[in-house]
Amino acid sequence: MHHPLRLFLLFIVTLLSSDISAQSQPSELKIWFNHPAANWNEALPVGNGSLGAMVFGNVQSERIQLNEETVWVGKDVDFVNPLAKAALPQVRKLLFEGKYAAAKDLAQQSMMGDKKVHSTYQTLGDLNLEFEKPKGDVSNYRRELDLETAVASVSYLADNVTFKREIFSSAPGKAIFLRFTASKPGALSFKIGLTRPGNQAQISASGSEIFLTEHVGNGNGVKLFARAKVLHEGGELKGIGPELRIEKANSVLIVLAAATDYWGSDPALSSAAQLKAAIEKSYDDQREAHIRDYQRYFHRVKLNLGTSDAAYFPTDTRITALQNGNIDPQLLELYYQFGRYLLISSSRPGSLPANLQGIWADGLYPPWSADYHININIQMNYWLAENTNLSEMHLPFLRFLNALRPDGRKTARDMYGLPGTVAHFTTDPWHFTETYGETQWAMWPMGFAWSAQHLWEHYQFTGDEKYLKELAYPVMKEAAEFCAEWLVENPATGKLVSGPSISPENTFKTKAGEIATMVMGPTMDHMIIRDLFRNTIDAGKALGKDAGFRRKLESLLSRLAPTHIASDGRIMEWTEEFAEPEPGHRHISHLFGLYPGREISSKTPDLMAAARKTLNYRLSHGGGHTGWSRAWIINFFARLNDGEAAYKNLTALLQKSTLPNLFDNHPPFQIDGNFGATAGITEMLLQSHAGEIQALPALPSAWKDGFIHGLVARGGFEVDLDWSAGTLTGVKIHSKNGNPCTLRYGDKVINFKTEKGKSYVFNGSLN
Ligand code: FUC
Repeated sequence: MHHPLRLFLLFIVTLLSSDISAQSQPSELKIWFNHPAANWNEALPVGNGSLGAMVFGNVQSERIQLNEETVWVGKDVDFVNPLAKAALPQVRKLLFEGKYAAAKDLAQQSMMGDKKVHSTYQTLGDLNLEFEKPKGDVSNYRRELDLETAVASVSYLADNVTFKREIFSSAPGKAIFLRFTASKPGALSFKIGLTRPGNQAQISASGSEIFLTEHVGNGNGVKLFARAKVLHEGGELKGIGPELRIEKANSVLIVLAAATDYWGSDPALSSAAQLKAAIEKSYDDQREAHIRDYQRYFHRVKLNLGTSDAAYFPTDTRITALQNGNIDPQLLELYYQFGRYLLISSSRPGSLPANLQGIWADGLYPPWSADYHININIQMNYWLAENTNLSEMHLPFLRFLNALRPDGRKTARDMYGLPGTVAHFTTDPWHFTETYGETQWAMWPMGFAWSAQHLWEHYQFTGDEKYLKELAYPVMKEAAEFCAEWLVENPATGKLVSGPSISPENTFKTKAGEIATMVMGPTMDHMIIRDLFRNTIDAGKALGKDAGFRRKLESLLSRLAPTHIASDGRIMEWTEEFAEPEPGHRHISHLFGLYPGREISSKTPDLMAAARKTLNYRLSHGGGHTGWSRAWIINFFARLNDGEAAYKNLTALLQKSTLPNLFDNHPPFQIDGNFGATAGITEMLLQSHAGEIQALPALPSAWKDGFIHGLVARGGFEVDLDWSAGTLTGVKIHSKNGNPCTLRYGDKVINFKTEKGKSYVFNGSLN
């Protein structure tokens, strides 16, 4: 429904606060503002997978906050608690006996490691530009991020001169390019400097370059070297101490490169080589190469959910209007494509995976160290990778899992005396897999097993057998080897259970009234292990390998504790029906089997009904209050084929957990919700986890007419869907691998053979 009065009022407010010419075009795929960023959450992110910047756009004092993905404090350390192996049987025994408090004390003392070296991601620093104060008023101000080109820009009119800044971070150019132009010759005069918080960096200028170098974390992290080169047309460039000053130029180009010693090379040399290569081409050539490279990925998916007049307004106004109940389908489209933009910009092949903030983090102490939490967060970062046609961007995470193996093997051996590979709730670029901190979040050895799902998913979508054989299967197998030996028989039920472990990071109340977290057999662990074993069996079969090991996994599967429905009809989170101190808890771990797993599906109607109850109960107790939790809920409802509930939660995510620059708000900013929600919207429109491609499984009534083109389904199919008046009108399936295809829309199902490289077109009745 439209709210004409509200929109009209918005128009008035917007017209009063800015110049009309700045918004005479509908915004399309642009995040834009008619004012500079008042804080970091209003700044605009650009990135090339490793080098990122946040653009504030102040007229007089421009701040470009910089990141490089390897700017980390920390180092490779081992910290398994030497008492762990001996304590393991004792902790298990205490838990089986229901002695939760004693088990916790013992695990806290003897199983948690002492991580002596704190690791954290950090900002690289700031590029600061000081312009002269305009004599008159500034008008026509516009700051935007164009998702079509991955170029951010700032423009304004001051003293009868139109000034323009353009900023992008280029993957082929391996640098950040900032270009300044003015409509009048000689109008550009400003000071250029680099800074880094903490005042430990050495900053100097020489010729046309500024250098910033630091051994970060007071020597406890990487060695960083950043350099900015200033090229100008007209005017004069001068050095003033560690800064440069440009006087009366016609145009200015700043090229910024940065490197650390994380990958093993000398950062002074590698940043110099990057910069040298970056300035060999003209700005126009670099810009064109950047856009071409970016669009190769970005243009694969087109979404249209309809339009409204709201699209004429700046992004922050639209968010406020949405919070007030305005309907803005194009804002959802923008948010969707922003998720894809963020993945392309923070996770390129050869880079580290996107961390809790992608690559964009301010200051020296980002929340949760902006690390790699693997009890939901980093997995969620990659939920959109395959189905939104960004399979290559998945690779950093998949390679990272492979890199965790050696440490994970050591941890399995030293901490538990077991074979295979294990990791716990979080890790860092030095791949630690031991655990530390409070048992409430730390006593959870499923981080690697869950992540291994991604290895299989990449194969399901791509059918790349070489990858399956060389990378995915060996890693999956090691994850399964650990789990196979980790499971123990519950003496009360005879079933195999995982433990000591937790249902991430939730608590329960014991009969004695204590608040506890650790049990033998949290539901999520078994869902993860079931998923891992099935995937490993399927992968082994596809490769014709390890028949004996497959038989072993099959036999373990038959003995693994099943998912139970509690007396009130919800999925049981633990092996007993405990009271819940926090019934709206943000983690909804025991629905792993619904999403991202596939244990709960239309083939298990009882579990589907129980999952819905579980979800509604969480929501009615305040669930979904963190951005990522809300994003997960969208995916759950999509899998329950409930488009209305998915839409309601998507709207709630934008209303309650979205910052003005469209970054997800935990709070504070955490990128998983952006990625998870893009995955969720995809899941509303296309699913392929249940052995068939399902078109529009959860289309909400709000999206009457629209299309989505270029999604990817398991089996290697590219799918275009068109609908009108809430009904499917056309499907195009492009077969990438020549697999047979099963296509469903509602109750109608068709099967057909495909040929590699051919497309198949159907109408809304699948004829
Ligand atoms: C998990 C969550 C928190 C937060 C942290 C980074 O532990 O429980 O909400 O997202 O990761």
